[in-house]
Amino acid sequence: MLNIEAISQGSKRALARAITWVENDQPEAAQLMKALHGQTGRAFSVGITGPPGAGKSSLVNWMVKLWRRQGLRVAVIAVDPTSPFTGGAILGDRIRMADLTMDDGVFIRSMGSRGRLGGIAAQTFAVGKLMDAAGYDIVVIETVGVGQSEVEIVEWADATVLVMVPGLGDDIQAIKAGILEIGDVIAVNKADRDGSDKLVAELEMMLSLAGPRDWRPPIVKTEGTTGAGVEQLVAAIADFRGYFQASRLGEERRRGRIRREIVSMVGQRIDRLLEQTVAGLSGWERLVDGCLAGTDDPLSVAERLLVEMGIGRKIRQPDTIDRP
Ligand SMILES: Nc1nc2c(ncn2[C@@H]2O[C@H](COP(=O)(O)OP(=O)(O)OP(=O)(O)O)[C@@H](O)[C@H]2O)c(=O)[nH]1
Ligand SMILES: [Mg+2]
Repeated sequence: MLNIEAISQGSKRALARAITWVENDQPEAAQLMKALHGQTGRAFSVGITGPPGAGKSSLVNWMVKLWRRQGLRVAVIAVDPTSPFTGGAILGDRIRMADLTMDDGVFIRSMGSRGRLGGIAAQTFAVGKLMDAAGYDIVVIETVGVGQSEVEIVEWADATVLVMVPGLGDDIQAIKAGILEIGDVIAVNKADRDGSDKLVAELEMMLSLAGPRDWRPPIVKTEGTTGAGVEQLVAAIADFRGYFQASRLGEERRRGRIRREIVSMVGQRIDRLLEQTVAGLSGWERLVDGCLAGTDDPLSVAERLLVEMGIGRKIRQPDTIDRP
């Protein structure tokens, strides 16, 4: 049973169920995603990334409250949170937390990042699309961002907020260098700590060295514990949204995403087909034996497998491509 109506009418239960379908890669998910696509594209998605414990969740809690005050509906995906989403000052403040999760205009969902079919990034994006179709104005994706796959997640968002903190030592250098690629807005959180002005200065310098660009990521000092600076952070995101919509960037990012979406789905299906083909092969180990003994070779086996999968003949050999 498809529950498109219920989802687009904002039923949290229907949305939660649909997300579970997507997470488990159930057949209903594919049908639903096809049917819902036409109702997506309205939400603005914001990826929040940064080192573990930087205060991402604390900031998101405050941001959600401000967006709600502006009358916006907000959905949050917390990918593989190492600490509960409801961190920071709000943790323990049960009444205010209850406000947030019982608010009809707020939807929060955690997702594990391990063992996901088709990659966490694509799946997170699919969940974001469901939230978009459900009428949420803002979709926040929080991810611990240091590794490649985490940074990849934010490539699926319209805007990325990079959360930095003072005093993380040298391993932060790599992330600092990365800000030029991933941060549309930069929050220097834990501004109550020593070194935050120095970090802001360092980041400003790195941005200046990169030369003039159409959009220079603003750097905002914040405190996840008190909410200080979060208003400016939300305003900076709104500014970026304005730029995103008025410039070519918005269309470029969204087109890039559709390309990635298509490619990742084809990849998923080919992976699955390969698994099925190998599983259905009675002589798989014999093929491996042949390679071991040197009477066969892995490339030839691979080519025969592709034929078996029904796509072998369609893949052009490298030597037939790009011939003048
Ligand atoms: N001193 C100080 N502590 C903060 C600030 N913001 C957050 N914290 C604390 O830092 C810790 C981590 O906060 P979280 O919001 O859970 O951080 P996170 O980045 O979401 O953490 P992960 O999702 O586990 O990577 C908590 O104990 C917060 O109370 C801040 O501005 N100043
Ligand atoms: Mg967190």
